Amino acid sequence: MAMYSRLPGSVALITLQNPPVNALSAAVRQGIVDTVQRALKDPKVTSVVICGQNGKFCGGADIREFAGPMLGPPLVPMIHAIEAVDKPVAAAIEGVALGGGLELALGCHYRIAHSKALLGLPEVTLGLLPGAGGSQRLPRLIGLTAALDLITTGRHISAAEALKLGILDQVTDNNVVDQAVEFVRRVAGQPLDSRRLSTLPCPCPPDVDSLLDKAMVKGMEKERDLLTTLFNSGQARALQYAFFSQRVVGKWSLPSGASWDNSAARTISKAAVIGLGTMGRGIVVALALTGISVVAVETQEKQLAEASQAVPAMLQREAGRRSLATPPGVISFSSNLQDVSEVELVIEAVFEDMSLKLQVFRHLTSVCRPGTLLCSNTSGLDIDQLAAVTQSPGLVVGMHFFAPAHVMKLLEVVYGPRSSPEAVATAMQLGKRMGKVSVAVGNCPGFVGNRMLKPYLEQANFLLEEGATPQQVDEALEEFGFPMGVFRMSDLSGLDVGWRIRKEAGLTGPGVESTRTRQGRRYSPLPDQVCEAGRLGQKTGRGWYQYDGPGGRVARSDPWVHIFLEAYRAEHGLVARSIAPEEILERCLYALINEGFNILQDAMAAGPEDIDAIYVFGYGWPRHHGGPMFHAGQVGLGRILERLQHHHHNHPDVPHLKPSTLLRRLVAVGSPPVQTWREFINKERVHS
Ligand code: 3H9
Repeated sequence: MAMYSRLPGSVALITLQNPPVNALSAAVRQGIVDTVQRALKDPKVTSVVICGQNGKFCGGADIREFAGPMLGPPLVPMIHAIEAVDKPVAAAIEGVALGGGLELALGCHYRIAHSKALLGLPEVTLGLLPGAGGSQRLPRLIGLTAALDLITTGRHISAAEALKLGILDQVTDNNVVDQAVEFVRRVAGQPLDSRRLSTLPCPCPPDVDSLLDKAMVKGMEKERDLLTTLFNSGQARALQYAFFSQRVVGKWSLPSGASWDNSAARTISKAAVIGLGTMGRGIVVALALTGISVVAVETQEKQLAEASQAVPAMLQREAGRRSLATPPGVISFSSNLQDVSEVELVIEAVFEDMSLKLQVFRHLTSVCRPGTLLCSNTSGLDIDQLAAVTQSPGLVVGMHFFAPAHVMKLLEVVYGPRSSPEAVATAMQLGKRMGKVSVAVGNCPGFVGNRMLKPYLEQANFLLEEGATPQQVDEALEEFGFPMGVFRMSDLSGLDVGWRIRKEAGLTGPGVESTRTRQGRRYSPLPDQVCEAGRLGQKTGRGWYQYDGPGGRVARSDPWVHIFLEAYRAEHGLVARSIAPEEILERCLYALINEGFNILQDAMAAGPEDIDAIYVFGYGWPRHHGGPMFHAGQVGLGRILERLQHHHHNHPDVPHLKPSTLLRRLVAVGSPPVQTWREFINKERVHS
């Protein structure tokens, strides 16, 4: 776990060995303690270099160990012991020095890095603080202001920035270990006191009073106390779970047995996007930023002219934001569908209308060369129906992007019953290349994200009927941590999107009776009536709120909405009651979570991590609550079941409140931790 070697001359080389990122597991820490001792005792050794194997210095403490009791030598005394060594110790940093990895390097007397290395203290993103001396040594090295920026943002910085800040002593384009060895040979014998960061005073700005100096003296103790508090906090557990769930979804598997490790992906270099509305434009930019040549097709001349102006500007802006000198991909615009005949993959992004999409797919299958992958950016339509009109149904998958597609991290890759493993693997890999968190999901109405959103929206509307205002509902959800409550979010996305879907489902529209029960279940016509009043959200300047004008962004309470709600309740004989924020959260969130359990039961998502990653990366679910399924585990499955039973009892005409069978089964077996549900579900499936 830490290999010791004596290099010719008098340098000892300690190599951390814990693939893939040389995390500081108990065994690695033990290895470091032992090898440092060995170097210290060997009279022939005058200096020491610590490096990591396989081009990575160290990714920090082993996050997997946080869930259990800490075994092996603790990190803090280990780093202190390195700092105290009386032979110069240098960290040779390649790849990454993050969290505990950088803290280890700060305990060394010198730091030499490769020019491509990344450094940082990302603990804050895991709900922790740099608790192995990082919060103390870094300010002493580079000053409070710069250190606070790195500690509070958790951002990764380049070697060049680290050199400028004073974290590094040297940056090289050559072999970093050779460079570090040469460096320590040169400095051997020089005094080390000024290199022991924990003993130095903190260079404070002149306006910081002496109190702060005193606080710094107590810093190491305070750091330990605070870290202990954080380690035991629910938020830290949730953030660490979110770190792993983001990685778990990359290891996708389908009910057929196909999975990431047994399915080959094709590497795409030429793609086409059909339809250049908001979504299509974002997808073109996302592909071009990945270095893919894109044929961007729009059959309506006016829309094409607008897009061919807007897309290059978007691309330039985004490339600038990502510090790319020139956007790597080439885009050609066309109004002719025939021009996609040479590409390897097509993403259809036309209006969300099945007959239009079918028409496009029929056309594509006749113009594309055999073997072309055909993908649809639908947000919930049936992929299988689209596949059925093509010559190769196995090559059809859904690629559900989220607006704006070049910014939002989530991609749902939707497989139908006939989608081939190769098609799924290719779409998943393409998503990864675009920097997305790609999640493989089954083909059902709304897929995973929008299917769960339906009961959530439905409850929000019912709460308005019963007496709440849009502000009260939004405030409860925003207090929970969503960046935007459900009504503010609906205004932003446009209220007509859901209205059109409800019309297509025969739930509203001419000839449909205006009752509060439709298709055998409770229905709220409120959102339809808001649309009928011409209020479509931000784009019309009015929706559930009022805005300064069409396109306005600042939501203000609208007296019209309050009068409208009162009139509605009076018409239907509803008596408004005061509704507590707890009930708002339970009704909205538990209905959404319940649908998540149904999705797992139907095998439309492979595991709870998939659902949680979708909600964190695509729907603004607060990361410090891990995701809806993780949250259910934290609240307690028994409690969720009891509250759903309670609300279903009060609203028997709302099927979404009826507790899912899977939830009942999990409670019956003692509410096991979320990390074990996948296995439980698979076992149940085998036995059923
Ligand atoms: C800390 O240090 C606390 C201390 O201050 C105080 C303690 C007292 N541990 O991301 P990838 C796994 S907190 C365990 O796909 P990349 C990861 O799960 C820590 N496992 O690769 C995945 O496993 P699998 C502060 C880790 O090349 C595999 O490695 N450090 C850890 O895209 C590959 O990961 C951080 O927050 C870890 N520390 O990115 C850094 N790191 O193959 C967290 C990774 O089974 N890590 N794994 O799915 C990262 O940001 C990225 O992994 C990194 C590499 C940039 C290093």
